[in-house]
Amino acid sequence: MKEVFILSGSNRGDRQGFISKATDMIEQMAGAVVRKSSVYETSPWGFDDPTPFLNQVIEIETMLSPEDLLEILLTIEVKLGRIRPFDGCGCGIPASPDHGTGKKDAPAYAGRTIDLDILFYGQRLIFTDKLMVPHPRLHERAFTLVPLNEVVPEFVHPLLKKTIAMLLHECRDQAKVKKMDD
Ligand code: PH2
Ligand code: MG
Ligand code: MG
Repeated sequence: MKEVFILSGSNRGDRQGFISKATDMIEQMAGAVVRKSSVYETSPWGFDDPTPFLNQVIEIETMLSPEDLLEILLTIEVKLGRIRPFDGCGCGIPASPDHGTGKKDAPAYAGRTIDLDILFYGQRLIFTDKLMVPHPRLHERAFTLVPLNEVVPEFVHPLLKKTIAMLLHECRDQAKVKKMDD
């Protein structure tokens, strides 16, 4: 069984409710949740938004392939009301990345009820049009490294060949990551 880690994030509506519901749905549809980090409140990274995120890392045991796991996670995101800005009507057909405004500086990120990202699928390296694992920006982000470090500080990043503890130590991201009460 592989060590599969998922990051949940929410900065819209009942953030804790969405994260808990997503965890339950992952357990029902993908496999047992074996470890969970604390929930952290984190400043939005990479875009301006007044509402902070809640983020949590979970580890699951799954029989699903990475591609099938991704499909399940996207299904859960849609069920929990996620609307992607590139898909304004929620129909699943991507519109243009500028939201039809013609502006070249349209935001790359937007607030969301729930975001479920595969961080690691064991030591597997996956680079396809649909899926990049390990998550290509995880080592740049305190909101990912802090909860990961809580559950698996000794896990070795299969590409960077460094432990999570080392990556966190080297990470220059200064954004606030605050542990919430259990
Ligand atoms: N997700 C992003 C972009 N920025 N910032 C925080 N704090 N937490 C997130 O989960 C997050 C983000 C893209 O998915
Ligand atoms: Mg994400
Ligand atoms: Mg995502």
